[in-house]
Amino acid sequence: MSDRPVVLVTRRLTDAVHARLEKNYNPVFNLEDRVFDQSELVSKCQSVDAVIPCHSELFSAEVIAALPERLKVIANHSVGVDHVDLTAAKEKGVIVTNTPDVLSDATAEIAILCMLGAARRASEGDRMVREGRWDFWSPAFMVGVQTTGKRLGIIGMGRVGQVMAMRGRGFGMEIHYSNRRRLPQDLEQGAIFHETVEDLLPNCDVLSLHCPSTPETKGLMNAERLALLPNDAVLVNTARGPLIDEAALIDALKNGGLFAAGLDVFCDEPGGNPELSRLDNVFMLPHVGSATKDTRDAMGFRAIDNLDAVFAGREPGDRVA
Ligand code: 8YV
Repeated sequence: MSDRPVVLVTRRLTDAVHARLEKNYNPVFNLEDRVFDQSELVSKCQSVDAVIPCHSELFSAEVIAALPERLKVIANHSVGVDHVDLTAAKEKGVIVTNTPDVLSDATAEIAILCMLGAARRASEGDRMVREGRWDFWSPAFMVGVQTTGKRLGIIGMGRVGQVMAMRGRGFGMEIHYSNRRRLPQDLEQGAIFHETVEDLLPNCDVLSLHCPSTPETKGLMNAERLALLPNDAVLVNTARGPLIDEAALIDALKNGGLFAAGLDVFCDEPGGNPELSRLDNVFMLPHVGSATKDTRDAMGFRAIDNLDAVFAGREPGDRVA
């Protein structure tokens, strides 16, 4: 028991994941599921060989500098790694891994939900019925935009973007995309590549964001780029909040620059943006893209696979630093 690596698990994971950790490691769980502040995170890390964090734990350069020599690996329970300073981790020799692939289906499901919720005015309709305000009906009532057969634009044609494209094709949508590199034909599946985001935007009836959050993509959808979308377009974001300039989005939603937005992620999390909450043409969810039992099991197992590799002296499959 005592020679097993000690692993800090910062948040409550699924029972199956906890059970697998208990088999081969000495896990330190956070069963209350409290979010650690920076100093608590540093102090909890002092007596462990590895940590499994979520995107809710910020491993800044300062936190990484304060990690003990014994801590070998940050095995994230997330595909996004914008909460970890990868340069600082590399410099300190701490291995960092993530959990790609296993959450692509769940996240694309939520992107489709956000697309339909925004296009068909789901928040507005739900609130009206729920609050007893539904006292009228007419063919001109609650008319939304149809997505079937329309153009779906995707920024970031990685794993989630490709599944989103597949789901969009199920709605007969024509797929347009922009990506750092053009995909090979077998992955592209007829999707139309645009060299620049500016070229892509006028071709989107729905635009769905699936790129990572980096200093380069911060504010990717700013006022200028939002203005290049058709006025009846729907914007979907299930990736990371900072990809959108929220003030510019609010402006576009209020002034007819966009039909609606479907958002699962926000600049401020948890919490969201009260100004967005006041708008009827926003469909919102509280960052639940990967929140299914199947996916949470798979994410936890994938993080443990990465730990297993590191402690067996092998290269982990999902190393990002
Ligand atoms: C998670 C995510 O909700 O994987 C990511 O990057 O944002 C989400 O899947 C979260 O980090 C779960 O640990």
